Amino acid sequence: MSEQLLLDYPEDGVARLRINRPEARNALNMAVRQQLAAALTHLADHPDVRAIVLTGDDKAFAAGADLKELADIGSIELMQRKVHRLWQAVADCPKPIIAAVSGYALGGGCELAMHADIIVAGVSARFGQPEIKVGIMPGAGGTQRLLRAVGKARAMKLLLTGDMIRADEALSMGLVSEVVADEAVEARALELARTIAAMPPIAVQQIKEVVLAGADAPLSTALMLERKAYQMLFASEDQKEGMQAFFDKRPARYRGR
Ligand code: CO8
Repeated sequence: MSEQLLLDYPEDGVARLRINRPEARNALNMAVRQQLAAALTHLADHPDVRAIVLTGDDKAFAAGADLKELADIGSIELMQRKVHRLWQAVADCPKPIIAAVSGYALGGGCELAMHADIIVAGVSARFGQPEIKVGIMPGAGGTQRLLRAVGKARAMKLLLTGDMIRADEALSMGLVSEVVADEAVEARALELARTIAAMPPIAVQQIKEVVLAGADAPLSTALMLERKAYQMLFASEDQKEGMQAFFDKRPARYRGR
């Protein structure tokens, strides 16, 4: 990884990605987005990684697309960048992603956080889609993921005013999973990652896949997806191990088989 996106493995089964452009409030330039897509594609196939923490720094998770790269661009060049493929790599990651958000998560930064499966926010975190204020609109799923997360009335207000909201408001809207003290954000995200990394990985990935695919399918189709995945898990060694460990009154040892 370059210095703009740092990757390390702080605990067994857990990878941590840190956006590292403090001088630009972690604005997502093309280099960071390309590296993020490459890193998540790599981690998706990494046999020892079961959960991923995605974070920034104290001041910003990410303050959106890098406006210096957008100010003078034309539509055709923008189209030819095919940035949607980079976002698709984030969306396609089959392993749980936990966003640890301190400071600003704005524009593309809020959209990136919404690609995560769980969002842990510090009390001082701020969320928003301010694109309207610079003459554009969200382009990385913000209109649709925000709508699905918080409902039309609240999504419209955020999208059309560009106003920022506090972490406690984001929590009450259902945009984030948890709000903790600022200094505890990353530790809490790692704790959740550790907990999930100890779960049976095939079940973890099936849950993620069914929740996301089912959210946009008719209920009958979504329930069928759930049923098939549920039935499939009974072919795993981890299902036998999990239930035997319960009867033996001992911790289960899951191997992802
Ligand atoms: N792009 C480029 N540089 C930025 C960005 C950004 N988005 N945000 C901050 N910076 C830079 C500033 O220019 C400044 O640089 P310099 O020191 O050289 O002047 C430095 O970071 C620090 O910024 P501030 O002095 O403004 O810091 P503050 O703490 O006072 O304010 C804010 C922080 C509130 C985050 C403020 O910087 C701000 O409002 N930033 C812009 C936020 C914004 O409009 N984001 C939306 C961008 S558009 C977008 O995301 C479209 C998404 C569509 C597709 C997704 C692609 C990823």
